[in-house]
Amino acid sequence: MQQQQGPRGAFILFEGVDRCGKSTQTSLLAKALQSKGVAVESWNFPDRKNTVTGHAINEYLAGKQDHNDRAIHLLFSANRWEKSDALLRALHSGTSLVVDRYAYSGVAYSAAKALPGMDAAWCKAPDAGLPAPDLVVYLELDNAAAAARAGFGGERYEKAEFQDRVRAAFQQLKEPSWLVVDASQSVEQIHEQILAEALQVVRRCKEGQPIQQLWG
Ligand code: FDM
Ligand code: MG
Repeated sequence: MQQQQGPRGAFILFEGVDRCGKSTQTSLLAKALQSKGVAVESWNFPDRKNTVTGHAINEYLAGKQDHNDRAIHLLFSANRWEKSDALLRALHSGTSLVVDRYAYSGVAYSAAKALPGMDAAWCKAPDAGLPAPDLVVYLELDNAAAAARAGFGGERYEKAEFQDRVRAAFQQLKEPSWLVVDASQSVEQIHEQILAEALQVVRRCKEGQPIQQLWG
């Protein structure tokens, strides 16, 4: 899609390991922005429903179907590409998007498998050129705080040992521009920090800050 100038919505992304509070915080932020008159939608990746790839990804995560590790990595990336035109359309129409997971999860979960030939550089390649988020909020939980949280669900990656490796992979991906929030604080404390930053980003995007591309 052609790059457009002018006012637009903001792309605000939440990343982090399972159980870090992403779902709670994405929905709180979307509601708060809405109550301040910002047009906003909540999205999440993988999109398991409205995509060609979503069904296969869902079966894989549920443990009903195995896949080659490179192939499933590429399906997760394709799932983002499938949605990328709609994502740009939404932003250019002035709608802000609060998004639960994106390409950073893609790299962190695949790189955490530590398979030969599937290093972070390999994992990043298929997502290069996707619309980049305007703000990445990383909800940070250390190993001990994560272990103290209530149990995981039964999905493929929801095991403490694997989550520790995902966390280490996220540490490698972290960029200076990320808003890193200590996820062991109260829900309200976390929300306040994120809302303040999100409002500034929404304002900059309204002023026409251009959309960047991953991993530019
Ligand atoms: N996940 C998510 C990946 O492995 N790659 C990706 O590109 C994305 C977006 O899928 F375990 C993993 C992360 C997590 C699962 O489920 C998504 P929830 O419901 O967001 O935790
Ligand atoms: Mg999960």
